[in-house]
Amino acid sequence: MTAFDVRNYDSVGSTNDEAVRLAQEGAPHGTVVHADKQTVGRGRLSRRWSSPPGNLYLSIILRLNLPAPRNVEIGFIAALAVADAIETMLPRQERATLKWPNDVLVRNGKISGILVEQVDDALILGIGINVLMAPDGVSYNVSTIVGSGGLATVDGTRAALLAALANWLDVWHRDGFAAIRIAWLARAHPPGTPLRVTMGDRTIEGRFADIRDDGALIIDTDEGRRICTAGDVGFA
Ligand code: BT5
Repeated sequence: MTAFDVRNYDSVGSTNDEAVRLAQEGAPHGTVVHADKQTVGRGRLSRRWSSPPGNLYLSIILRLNLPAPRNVEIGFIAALAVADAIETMLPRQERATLKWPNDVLVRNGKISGILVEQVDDALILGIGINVLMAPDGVSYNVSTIVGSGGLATVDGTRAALLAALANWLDVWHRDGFAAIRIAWLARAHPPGTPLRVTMGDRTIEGRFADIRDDGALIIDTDEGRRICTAGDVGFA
């Protein structure tokens, strides 16, 4: 079972950057950087992550000795943990669903962001969860736990997340990515769901088929089967 050592900050640029710094100083597996707000929270591809006080922003140092191609597995583990944690705080009729690669949706709105980065031989797992504050000016639907009828505090969300993450890391150590893949598929869009995948300036439309055993997305298009290893997915 991973033991977490949480370090609290009032404000940082990005918790991932602070975790990179601590990892380079040798901070151990399970070190957690938690900030009340971020001034330059990051998404993938240098996008911004809106980070006012009232939501959860943390980054976890993981020392797992994984070969780099398997780093993607951590994003799926994190998405399952976020979904479990959020569901402990939502009304029973609200579910957290998953969208490839690492999106967690409630009421079809993005409620969390996950960013996995490598520094030397450590991974930095950055997770943001919207507890109270929905960001302005985002081009798609977003959700918060409280706005979805949930009862939550930031520290309570952190505790639920770390407990769920420890559990899914255990499952992964014991049963491998095969078990993570099956659990992820059970909470994701069903096969046949129309998806639009954007990779840079290229867009593919098709129907969700499956997730490969390395985490890649398989979609069926009118021109045949396509494999995506990176990109943004929307419902078409
Ligand atoms: C992500 O990127 O979803 C990963 C975000 C990771 C954030 C965490 S917070 C703790 C740690 N420290 C960091 O600096 N980062 C991590 P991506 O899939 O690229 O989505 C980014 C897009 O989400 C933006 O371009 C906006 O459209 C939208 N967005 C920004 N803030 C949001 C928010 N609070 N809730 C929902 N959507 C948001």
